[in-house]
Amino acid sequence: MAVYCNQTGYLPKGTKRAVMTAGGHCQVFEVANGTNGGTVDGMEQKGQVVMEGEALDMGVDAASGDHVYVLDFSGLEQEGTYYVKNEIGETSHRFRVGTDVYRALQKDLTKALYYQRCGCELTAEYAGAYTHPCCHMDDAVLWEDRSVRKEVKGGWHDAGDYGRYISPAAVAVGHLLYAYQLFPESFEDALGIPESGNGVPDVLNECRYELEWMLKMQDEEGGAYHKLTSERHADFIMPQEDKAQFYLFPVSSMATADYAASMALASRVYRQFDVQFADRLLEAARKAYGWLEKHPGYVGFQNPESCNTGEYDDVCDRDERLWAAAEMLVTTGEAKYQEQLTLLLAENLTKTDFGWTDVSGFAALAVLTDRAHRASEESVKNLRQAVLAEADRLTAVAKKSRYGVAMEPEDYVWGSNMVVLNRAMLLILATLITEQDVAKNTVDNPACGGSACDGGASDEKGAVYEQIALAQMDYLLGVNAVDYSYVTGHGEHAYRHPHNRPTECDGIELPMPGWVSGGPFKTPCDEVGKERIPVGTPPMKCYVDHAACYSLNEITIYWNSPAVFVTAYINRGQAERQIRQ
Ligand code: 9MR
Ligand code: ZN
Repeated sequence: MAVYCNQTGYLPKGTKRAVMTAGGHCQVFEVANGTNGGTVDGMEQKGQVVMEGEALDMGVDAASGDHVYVLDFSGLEQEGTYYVKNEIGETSHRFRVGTDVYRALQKDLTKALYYQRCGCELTAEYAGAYTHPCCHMDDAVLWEDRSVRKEVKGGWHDAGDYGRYISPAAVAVGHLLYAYQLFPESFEDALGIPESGNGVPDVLNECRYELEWMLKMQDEEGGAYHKLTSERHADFIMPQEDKAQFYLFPVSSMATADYAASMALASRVYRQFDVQFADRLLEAARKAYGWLEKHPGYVGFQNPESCNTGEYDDVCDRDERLWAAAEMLVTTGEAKYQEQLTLLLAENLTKTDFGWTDVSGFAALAVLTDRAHRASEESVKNLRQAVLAEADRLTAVAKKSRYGVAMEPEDYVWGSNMVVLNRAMLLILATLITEQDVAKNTVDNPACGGSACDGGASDEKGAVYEQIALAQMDYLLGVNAVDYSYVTGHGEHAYRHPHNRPTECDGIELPMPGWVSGGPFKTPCDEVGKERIPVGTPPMKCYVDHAACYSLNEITIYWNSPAVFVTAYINRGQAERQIRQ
């Protein structure tokens, strides 16, 4: 039996839920002060009870096998540090209630990407203890023609390995640029990276480091090399010690479409800061799109037999082409992209996912957030419907889960925390759509008095989507069956042993803060994971905080980036946002 809470904390006005497992006689719970003087007026004593409540018996949760009781203390609005205690004296970790609980988290999640920079020195001024000299400075060689060498320094290491891959890069940049585009007021220019203070928000400074590298990853024809890695993964050594030859692997249609899409998006976002850079990005996007037109069929990628670095293979490139058409349309307004978009929307694609295999949700983001209204009404309608239908489906899934997470037992795949976060993103998009509907109805029909004329139904729906989006963060930060906060450095019981080469060899006890773990995987495939997790373990419990567990506990750029999107939403201000109707 145990009590699980969001170890980072809760917003004063938000829903606040902890979870207790097993039970029987445990019907009541208490919330108590976690520190002396822990609340606003500073007089309280540690252990002093500030609230009592009754546990709600939710029955058995399918993904964890736990009998779950929900402890709801949403009424606790006073800022402070607390913990929850059940009838038999078991306590949760401590948490804060405050308007700023997600601020430091967003900052660390974003800053984490700086530690992945390749081809430059990480100095103490910005990296603190986590310094290292320049790494991976040598030219790469074309896999298919060893006589060709290319300078392709830069970019972020993808994950706990030192490879750099185009689709993951495009997707990570996509999450981050949309986070900035939708919630600019959540971003500052003071992350503590070399460009801080240059007048450009640091999330864009950091993404530019990746984009400059991506600009080098295109061949003469416009195709994007699928990846830049050594033939075999490096041993556990620091990046500057990895002297293996890096190769440019063949172009794939999936990488090229992701490339066109992310470059087109970036050219829009950076235009207000640097016109020349925006022009370079757009030119690269057009060239990549040209390649796609010349190669209308699927051009896949598979690792050559001798190679064991990331494969990022995908059996379908239609969703990538959909994303590319949508971004090109929104960036240029040219008719041919609308034609492509219309054709692709008629195909049977999901339109709601933001992962590296299925990027179709980015098309919805592009079209629905476009203030210039470049896509046709029909495309808007198509994407809106897909987003709202998926949000309703996820709402039902989250309600079925006793932990409030929008995951079915079978959704605990490799990198399940990305699935959780991508679903939170989708629910946020649905919230924005619904809010916009409410605002519009109110303007059109002032008689309805400040809420939509459907008797408040869309008002309520938006609130439900938002609440479920936030519940996904509760899950990530500790309301889960293993009691871990899956973000390093955030929470009393945050995981500490990410599968990350520098973390394992830098001799520093704690990992860099702000890294999202891949999380539980129902069929772990690394040796330690297989050994420690008996077959038949419920999916939500298939997790071990061990550095050798690459299939359970790795970090990647594209598992952090959706968390930046979600926290930027939570930290947003009152800025005006327009979503297409
Ligand atoms: O994140 C990827 C996951 O979705 C796949 O199931 C898995 C196996 O193909 O690969 C993961 O990506 C890894 C990549 O291949 C290499 N760098 C580390 C990535 C995270 O584990
Ligand atoms: Zn490097």
